[in-house]
Parts: sequence; structure tokens; C-alpha cells
Amino acid sequence: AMRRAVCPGSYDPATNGHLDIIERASRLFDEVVVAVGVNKNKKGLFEIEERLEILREITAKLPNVRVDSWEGLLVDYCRENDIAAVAKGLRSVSDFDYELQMAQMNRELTGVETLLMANNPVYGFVSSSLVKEIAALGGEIEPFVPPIVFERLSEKFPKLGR
Ligand code: COD
Repeated sequence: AMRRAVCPGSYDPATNGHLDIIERASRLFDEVVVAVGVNKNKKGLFEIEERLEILREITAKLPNVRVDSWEGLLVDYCRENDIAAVAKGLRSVSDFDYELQMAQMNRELTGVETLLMANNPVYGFVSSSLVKEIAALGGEIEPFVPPIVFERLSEKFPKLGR
């Protein structure tokens, strides 16, 4: 049987930290679905369509990775798509508290397993929200994001383009 995992997130926008986790998951599973959670109450900087487009581009070199979006409970999405595991990155102790709670709750709900991978320390301090804040204020973000994300952020924040 096909072993399938999901890498869920907001991906607003994707960072090199996300990409590292996606690549590592793709080596462990037959198929990895990178899924963008749609939260109607939380309008991000990037439209869902743009987040998907960026993810498709940066994962194009990974043949067993596909990109999708979902709305509602992650466990329902997993059940509907025959996904046995949620694969995520763990940056810090503060990530851990929240991720452990969600992992336990999701397992209680449907039995879906969660794999928490120790992040690459190079990306330990990288998050979408810090990248957006630094970009908005004209700081250096190129080392933390894939080139297409740098381009898209430069369009939104002309200060970056220089
Ligand atoms: N290094 C390694 N991993 C990283 C890094 C980094 N620098 N940055 C992010 N990650 C990983 C983390 O594993 C993180 O969990 C994941 O990438 C996604 O990060 P974000 O910031 O894009 O996404 P979040 O944290 O906003 O996503 C939260 C979800 C949408 C996954 C979550 O809220 C969810 O599952 N919601 C659906 C509703 C639901 O089922 N709720 C009940 C939960 S019990």
C-alpha cells in the first residue's frame, strides 16, 4: 500500500525551513501532500492561490510531492485522502508544547500519527511571520526563502527590490 504523509501549514509564505521539512518527508514516504490550510478568519499576506503556486514551483523537483489546500479539520482531510501521517518540523521547545498537543488530539480524533522532525538548526529561527515583518521593513531576507518567494515579496514591498 502507498504510504502517504501530509505536511500541513499556512505557508504564508513558504520558507527554506518549510522546504527542508518537505524534502526530508519526501524521502520517508511514497507520497507527500503539502497542504495549505484555508482559514477564513485569518487573512494572510498571500492569497491561497499564490501560496499554492509558490509551493508548486519550489517542489517541482520532488516527483513524489504534490500540493493542495484544505478547509476544516486536518484529520478529516487525512481520512478523505488516505493519509496515515502528519509530518512536521520542530524548531523549539515552544513549538513542541503546541505540536505535541495537536498530535495527541489528532490521534485521539481519528488515529492519524504525527511525525515531528528535529529541524535543521540553520533554519531554527526562520518563520513566515518574521520573514514578512523583516521584508515589510526593508531588511535582508534572501537567505531564508526560496528565490521565487524573494521575488514575490519584493513585488509587495518595493523597498526590498533596490
Ligand atoms: N524549520 C522547520 N520546520 C518549520 C519551520 C522551520 N524554520 N517553519 C515552519 N516549520 C514547519 C512546522 O512544522 C510547522 O508546523 C509547519 O512547518 C507549518 O508552519 P506554518 O507556520 O506555515 O503553519 P501553521 O503553524 O500556521 O499551521 C498550522 C496548521 C494549519 C497546520 C494547524 O493550525 C491545523 O492543522 N489547522 C487545521 C484545523 C484543525 O485540524 N484543528 C485542530 C487541531 S488539533
